[in-house]
Amino acid sequence: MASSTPAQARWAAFARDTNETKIQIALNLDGGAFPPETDPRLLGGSDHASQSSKSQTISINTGIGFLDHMLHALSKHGGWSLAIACKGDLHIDDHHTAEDVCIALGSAFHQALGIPAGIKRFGYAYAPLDEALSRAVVDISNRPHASIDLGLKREKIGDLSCEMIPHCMESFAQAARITLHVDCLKGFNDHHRAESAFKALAIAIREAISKVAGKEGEVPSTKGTLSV
Ligand SMILES: [Mn+2]
Repeated sequence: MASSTPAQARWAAFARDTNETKIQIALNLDGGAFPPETDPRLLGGSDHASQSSKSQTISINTGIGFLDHMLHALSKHGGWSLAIACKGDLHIDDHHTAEDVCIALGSAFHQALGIPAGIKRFGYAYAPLDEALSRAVVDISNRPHASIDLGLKREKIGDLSCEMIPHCMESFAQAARITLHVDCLKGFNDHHRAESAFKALAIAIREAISKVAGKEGEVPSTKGTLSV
């Protein structure tokens, strides 16, 4: 063991299999590489929403194009590397796939973050997309709660039901054990409204989990713990 421990990687990779969905996921909250235990099926290949840059690898294929697009935006603007593959029961509808992918992402987030020490804990952001504007406020609280109001009017965007979009954020918050308040404040176009919400969420989370110099190892709570 080196005396000066390098910053611990904030990453997770696992599979989540049920009768309804089979999911493989890998997440690195700081961008860069995926954990060694990452399913090789997640690495390489062409996906519906994929992008590789110097600092981030993103590859998302849930079987629902608009969900891929939203999770791509979330990971890109969150600064994450994220790979997800899902084979779900889309012959029924989009519900189990969208819900389970977001549960898996929330679990990966919770696992990757570990004990929330040395981070800001709170984060908020506004993000526009043309005429649409959304606000997200995040508390890395270990108290799962989501208040989501996106005011979407269409029945679906692409193959994702609009009713599933706030439910995706709720499922993520539950599994990630965080508090989320996300509101779309204005906008005419539902694609823009949803996408601005995911972008605001990404930027707010990025802020909340950012490390605070000089507070290494300190848990940002008057209770002294965010674990119980
Ligand atoms: Mn778009």
